[in-house]
Amino acid sequence: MNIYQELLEAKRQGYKKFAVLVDPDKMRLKEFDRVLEESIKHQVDYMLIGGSLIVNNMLDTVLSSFKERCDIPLILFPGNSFQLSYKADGILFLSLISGRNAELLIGKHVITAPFLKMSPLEIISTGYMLIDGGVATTVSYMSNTSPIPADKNDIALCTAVAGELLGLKMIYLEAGSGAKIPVSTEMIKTVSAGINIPLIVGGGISSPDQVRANAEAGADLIVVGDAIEKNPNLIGEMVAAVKSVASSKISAQ
Ligand code: 1GP
Repeated sequence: MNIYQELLEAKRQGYKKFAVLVDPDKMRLKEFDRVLEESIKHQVDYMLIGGSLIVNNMLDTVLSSFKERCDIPLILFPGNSFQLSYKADGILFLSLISGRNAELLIGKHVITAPFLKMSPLEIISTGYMLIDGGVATTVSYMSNTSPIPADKNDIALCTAVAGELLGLKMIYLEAGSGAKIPVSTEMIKTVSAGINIPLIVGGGISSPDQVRANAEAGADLIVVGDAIEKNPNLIGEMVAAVKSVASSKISAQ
């Protein structure tokens, strides 16, 4: 089963998934090891690999080293068109649908299309939506777009529905790495109730309780990077939080 089919099947059955985000710019090799060990031990569902810049040319090294040591699917989460590698399993082909920057809606996609068409990567088109996280984030600055205000659930909903109607396969609600205020559970509830495709949520999530609340609100895949970089021991508790939501749903049926 490919990554997307697996996500659809999990959504159908009420299982939630958890991904660790690794930014090759931010970590040293020793820290990668620790995050990887914990991810393997606690059976993290996916590793997302990417960052806004990637200035240190570590992408291929990180991917190869992960590939050698685990079979967790590796998904590229590219901050720009240079962050491409055949060494991953899949890629979130992101269109920044909350913004009005044509380059990030379709321009970069035209440039990378020939590479991706020939690649063995599983390509998962994803409507990427920046939500105001209470602090100016790298992604907002780099993309030259303003985020959707945190309390405008209706705008988020209409944007996500438009993305689904355009044929995008997933929606990603993103408060930005290290956001002060993560995406609210109200917004997650509103958006997840309005779409049928998997919903990813990330940005500023720092505790297992927040992970659980997001899963209960309707997130299908929860992404955590910053908090795990600071404390890889959180991985086990966060995975348990995600799994507890699925099992409580199933035992309630
Ligand atoms: C960022 O959504 C991801 O693109 C994860 O954010 O690093 O704040 O966990 P954090």
